[in-house]
Amino acid sequence: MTAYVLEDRFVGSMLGTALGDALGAPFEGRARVTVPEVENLIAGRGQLRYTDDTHMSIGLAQSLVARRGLDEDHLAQTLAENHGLEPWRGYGEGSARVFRLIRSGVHWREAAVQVNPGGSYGNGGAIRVAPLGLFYFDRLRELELAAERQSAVTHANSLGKEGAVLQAAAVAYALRSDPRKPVDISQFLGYLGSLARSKVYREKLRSLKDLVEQSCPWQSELAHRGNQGVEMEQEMARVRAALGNGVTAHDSVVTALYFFLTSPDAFLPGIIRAISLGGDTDSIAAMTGAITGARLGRGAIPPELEGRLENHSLIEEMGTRLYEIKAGF
Ligand code: RVK
Ligand code: MG
Ligand code: MG
Repeated sequence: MTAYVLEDRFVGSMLGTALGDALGAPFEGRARVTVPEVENLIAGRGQLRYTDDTHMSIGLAQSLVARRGLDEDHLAQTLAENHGLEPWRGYGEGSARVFRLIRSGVHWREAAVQVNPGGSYGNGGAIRVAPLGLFYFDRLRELELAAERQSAVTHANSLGKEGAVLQAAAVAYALRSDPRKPVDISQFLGYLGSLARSKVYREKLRSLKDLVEQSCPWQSELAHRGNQGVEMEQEMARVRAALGNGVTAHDSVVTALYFFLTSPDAFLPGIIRAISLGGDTDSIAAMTGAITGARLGRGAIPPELEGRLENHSLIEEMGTRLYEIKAGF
């Protein structure tokens, strides 16, 4: 893998998170969304504004860059300060409370369990984890531990941490994959399966395998018109029922993996289909975009969408800075 390509893919994953988030945000919480609704947003000209998902990813990237690796105390301060500057980004209620406690002087370890006894299993630890998946992509054992540790700063529940590990691993796998060859689905599922500890994730990964096999005709294709629309609605109903589309980590992380695996070779189809599922649209699309962006790189992202993305220079810069540290600059 040439150096240039790797940098392109670091930036692609950062942008993928932000564009999935910003395209999904207007539809968050809707029961279902039609593909033309998302296409209209894409065809528009307005600014694409991101939410907490991207804001926390930027914070994690900033902290990884500043500390040249994971430092939980620094990360906690960075995330809490960023939240204090832009608390209107649509943060999850629990995360917002954790950040307020940290800013008031409570240690993050205490704050994370004060808000939810046993810790949160919201998807907050997973939606922000892409920069860490990039940073540790060549050290998979460290990646697993670091993904868990960065989650614990706000999401200490084992289900929240496990979601973060799976999402970080998916980003790293996508970054290591050869985009000229098809994704080796059984290898991908074997790797992720080896990281899943709890019953709920193990079962969902098994359902994921079945669903991906059933969805073969859809691969890389955005089929939504005529009879295909009915079939797509049936497909979405199956995904909602088996994998979920909610704000908890175990109801959204494996769902994002589904949209990556069924649309791995183009940037937008997975994001559009993830949004059409409804529910936690910004977060599921952000996680899908992070993985697809790591595989395909910035070159696969329509430049006009990048141009419409709020603060896109900062987001691109975070990808470049992470890459430069890895490359030893
Ligand atoms: C608004 C009971 C628990 C729980 C526990 C549930 C943004 C709660 C992003 C909680 C994402 C929700 C989302 C979210 C990210 C978690 N017992 N219920 N131990 N742990 N929950 O508050 O950052 O959209 O219903 O920690 O993970 O776009 O409200 O926040 O969609 O999960 O928020 O968990 O949220 P939080 P978060
Ligand atoms: Mg959000
Ligand atoms: Mg969300």
